[in-house]
Amino acid sequence: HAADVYKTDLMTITRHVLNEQSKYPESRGDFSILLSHIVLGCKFVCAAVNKAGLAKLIGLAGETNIQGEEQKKLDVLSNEVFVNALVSSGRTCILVSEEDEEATFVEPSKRGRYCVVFDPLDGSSNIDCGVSIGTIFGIYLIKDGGEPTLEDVLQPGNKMVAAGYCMYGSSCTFVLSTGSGVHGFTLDPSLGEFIMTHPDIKIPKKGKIYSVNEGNAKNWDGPTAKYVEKCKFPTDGSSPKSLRYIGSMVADVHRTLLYGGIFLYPADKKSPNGKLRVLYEVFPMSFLMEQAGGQAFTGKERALDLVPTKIHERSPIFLGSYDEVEEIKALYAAEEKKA
Ligand code: P6P
Repeated sequence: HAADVYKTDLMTITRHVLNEQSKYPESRGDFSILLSHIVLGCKFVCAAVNKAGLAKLIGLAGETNIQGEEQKKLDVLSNEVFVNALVSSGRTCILVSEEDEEATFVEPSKRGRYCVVFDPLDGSSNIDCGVSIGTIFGIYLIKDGGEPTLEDVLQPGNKMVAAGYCMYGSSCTFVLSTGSGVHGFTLDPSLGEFIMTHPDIKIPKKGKIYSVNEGNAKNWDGPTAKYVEKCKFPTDGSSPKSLRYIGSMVADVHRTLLYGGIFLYPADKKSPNGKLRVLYEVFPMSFLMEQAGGQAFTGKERALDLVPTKIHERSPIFLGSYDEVEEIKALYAAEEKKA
């Protein structure tokens, strides 16, 4: 009977956030409303990504589709959806998107207390070949009740109140932390709801996988080169690590979170600050890793302690299993001593 086929006590993402919110009696439910609008954006993008191949949504902006309509590139479309959803939530005051050169300051009549930094469709260069891509976001509270300024989004990652990503792959998976652990939800398309499938995710303390673009090896600095060498030719008699690199941050980080190991996008001679963006790639993924018992390091400091000075600033990043990141930190510390 029904009980065998349908779970009747569904832990949806909305219910989970309301449970979290009940820990803060003074809260006015603003965060739950904000999150429901982020979830709406993700559901839209999930549908659009799944239809992209069919509706020929992919490809460059400016092309016309089979109906001869002006084509919007999927990440432009996704960005518009998230900006509209976040502004209409009435709970945000500043938005920083990978797609927009300048920050968006929400008009006073629709302002709330939250600042959202996001990459609406990270890894979108992979969509044409069907590789998983995703939305990454981080949430700050405005610093004080005054007029919102860029200072409110140039806060260190350790001031974030929440962070998460939504991965558009074989299934649509939403991973979220509001500061008390990491939880994973999977979209049930028949319900249009994200159902909790991965409660309280903890990353294994060690891992057998390293994830880096080996094509940049020529330009790596000493500690990175030494660490990767140890992964391939361990000197302690342990077996070599496996290399898994998808080239889509959300997919590489999601695998690292669930299976353990380390994800690296190091600095190199060509790009001294690495490639990944601090606000909406490095900070949210570092927040999640720490909440899951892992670590995140820039080569110089704990990633979440970095204080950004520009909204599209980049940073090298080493994140994943606690013990793996410890090894990288030791190699950089040894380099520091030599200097
Ligand atoms: P590379 C995708 O373009 C992205 O921004 C991240 O999603 C991904 O981790 C990285 O760049 C891949 O960069 O240089 O290895 O192709």
